[in-house]
Amino acid sequence: MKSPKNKPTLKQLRNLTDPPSLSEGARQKVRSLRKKTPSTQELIKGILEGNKTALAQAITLVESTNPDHSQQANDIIDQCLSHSTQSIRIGITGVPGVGKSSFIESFGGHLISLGKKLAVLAVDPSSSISKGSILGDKTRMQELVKNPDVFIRPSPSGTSIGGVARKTRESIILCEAASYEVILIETVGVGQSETAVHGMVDFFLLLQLAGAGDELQGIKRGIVEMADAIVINKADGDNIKRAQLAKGEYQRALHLYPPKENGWVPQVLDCSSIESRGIKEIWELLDRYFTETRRSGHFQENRRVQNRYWFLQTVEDLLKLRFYGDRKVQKQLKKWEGRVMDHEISPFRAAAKLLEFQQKELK
Ligand SMILES: Nc1nc2c(ncn2[C@@H]2O[C@H](COP(=O)(O)OP(=O)(O)O)[C@@H](O)[C@H]2O)c(=O)[nH]1
Ligand SMILES: [Mg+2]
Repeated sequence: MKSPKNKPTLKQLRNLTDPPSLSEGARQKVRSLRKKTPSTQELIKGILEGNKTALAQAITLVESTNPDHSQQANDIIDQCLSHSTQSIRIGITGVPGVGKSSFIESFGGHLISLGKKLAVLAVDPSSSISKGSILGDKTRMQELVKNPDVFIRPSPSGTSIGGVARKTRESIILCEAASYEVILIETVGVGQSETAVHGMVDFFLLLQLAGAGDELQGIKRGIVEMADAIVINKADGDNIKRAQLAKGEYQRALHLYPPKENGWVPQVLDCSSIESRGIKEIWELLDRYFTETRRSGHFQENRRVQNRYWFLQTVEDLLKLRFYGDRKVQKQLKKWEGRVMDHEISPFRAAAKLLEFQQKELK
């Protein structure tokens, strides 16, 4: 046993853990690095040349909450917009553990072998809390991470899924301007995020496991309805038979849904991301979808409708932000809230009064 004499004193412990203070030289270095943030024009030029660093820096501006950065980001996006027509955007959803990251590694590898440039963005509000999935993603996308033709960006941390989704949408535009042809957007299939992601992709792919019901997997019915294809992952080893059965079940279930507006009939496939089996067939299906919808014009029309949706959505967000952010409105809101709760005034009249107040404030 150690004698208590050998125990370090509290002071000694403190000395050990005190961080070394930053020297003046180091401080200057940090300052000069900060100053080096490139100008808007430099960033645009870099992005259009396919420079990954410029792209990453621009996305950081998009994700920033600093109003100056937002302004700069908007300028960059405006100039990048016209470069986004040749890309395809694919949403990949499914519960944690279904194998999204592994699928992207395998599917992405196939796309690379076809000579395509690939960007992977994640919309996963949970990852900003637990960091766990980012760590998992890095290890599961080992080959993609190393590839010079691949750009991978983990989720922006954000308080609301709406905020995260908007930032992802803007990041898509930047990736496309940097001539990434295929954009994969990974999202967890349990919350609101897939509705938002569905509104920004051309194709929505749902990954499922065999032998677990939708309820068990935490998948909401609406998500199955949104899917353009369902892929049963982990169809390998002992699981192959069950995967085949699940495929049949989903095929029958999908017949119960009304046909899609663009005439596409959602398909069910199976694959093994680990063994890279069935991956080629999934790409062939998607390729057929893009060829058909581009030919019919539904592809372009869908993007137009999505643009309108994001415009209206953003107007709504900004109005709310401005309205609830106004201190005077906040005070009035509290006042009317109390009166509504005490049955002194109807909720409708109180709401009208509050809006009247704000209108007068604006004048
Ligand atoms: N057997 C098998 N395991 C897989 C397959 N795809 C993923 N996994 C495993 O499932 C776990 C979760 O995978 P991950 O890609 O991180 O799932 P995510 O949370 O949906 O991104 C990991 O342990 C993977 O190795 C597959 O096709 N077959
Ligand atoms: Mg993952």
